[in-house]
Amino acid sequence: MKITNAYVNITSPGRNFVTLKVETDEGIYGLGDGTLNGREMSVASYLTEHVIPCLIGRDPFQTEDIWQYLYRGVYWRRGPVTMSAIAAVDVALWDIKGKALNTPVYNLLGGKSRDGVMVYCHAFGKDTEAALDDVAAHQELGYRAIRVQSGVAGLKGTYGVSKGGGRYEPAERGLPSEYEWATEPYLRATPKLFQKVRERFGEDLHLLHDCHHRLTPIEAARLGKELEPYHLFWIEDPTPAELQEGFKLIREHTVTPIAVGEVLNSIWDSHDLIRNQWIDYIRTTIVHGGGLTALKKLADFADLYHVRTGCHGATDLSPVTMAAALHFGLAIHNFGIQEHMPHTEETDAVFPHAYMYTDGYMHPGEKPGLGVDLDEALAAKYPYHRAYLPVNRKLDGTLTDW
Ligand code: GCO
Ligand code: MG
Repeated sequence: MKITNAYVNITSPGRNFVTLKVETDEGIYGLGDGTLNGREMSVASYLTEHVIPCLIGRDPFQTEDIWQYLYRGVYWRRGPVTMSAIAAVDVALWDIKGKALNTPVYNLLGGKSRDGVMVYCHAFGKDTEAALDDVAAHQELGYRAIRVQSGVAGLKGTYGVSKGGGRYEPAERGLPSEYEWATEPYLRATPKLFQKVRERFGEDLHLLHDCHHRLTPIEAARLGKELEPYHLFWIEDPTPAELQEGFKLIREHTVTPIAVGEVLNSIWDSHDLIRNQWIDYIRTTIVHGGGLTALKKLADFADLYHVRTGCHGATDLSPVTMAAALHFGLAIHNFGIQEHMPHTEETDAVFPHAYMYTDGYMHPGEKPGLGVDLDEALAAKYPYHRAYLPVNRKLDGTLTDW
């Protein structure tokens, strides 16, 4: 089999998605996601200008060699743009392999290790009461694991809480909006929030919380310690992860489990975090981490150190990534949990898919390959719009992590 053609599709059914379609001489095609929220066009041009010309004529079954060619072979390594472009190719090739062998991708990754993939959803509210009501609504939908975020009194808007009444979407059309941030009120409010959640919902529900890179290690250590009575499944991104050894300090002070990695792109970004057992869950995603080929190696490395996966699954990862993540989560041994933030109806219509949700679990379905398609005629009705993630400033105007 030979790759005969490949092209990038950009569509915006409510939010932007970059999809790579790879075609072969046997009529089989594969899809890969290359969406990088707020920087979509850089991946699209990386693929179109630099990667696609090198793919034509290659054997799509050579996922390892093509991965190495695109990573090692270009001299310049890592980074979100490069790794998302490599992921788009890699995932499209696994899709082709599955279709050609007439089997779902999970069978190529080790076969089923479990019956379904436990997912966590997002509950949020502008204050504690609203957040608790949203937890109740999500529990009704069958979720067994719920991330809880609440607005902080005195701050206009915070991460994870939608501004209007609708779903939470971090990227917005127009120029970046600005949020404000103060650590102290957040640190005081968050343990109280989880105390209330446990009082109302008991011990059975898995509870998660995303700090979104906003704390210093010692502040994160304080939060982890104060959350201990409420037995969280994890705190996520407690501090920016560029300084991997920052997690040592958090670890030394708290037994609250730690998850990190949605902005990491390679095994080297979490090498120290994992081998020192400073974290419990690695959140690197298939799309931003170089595809299934790279994620399988990362998961196998993490397995040696009792670190499990908890892959990023926000709506800026397209249904193609969601499908790939579910095949991956069904197959690998050290799966932990998968994030699930449902896409809009418009997005689901543009990307018809076989994966499904039932009672807190998801399943990739039994279609050959990934089991997800792209309706290009419908996609064309939703042209690309530039959108940005917000930026964040402390109350005195200092730019800080969003
Ligand atoms: C999460 C993430 C997202 C990111 C978003 C950025 O845990 O789901 O933190 O909400 O902010 O994916 O594009
Ligand atoms: Mg996050």
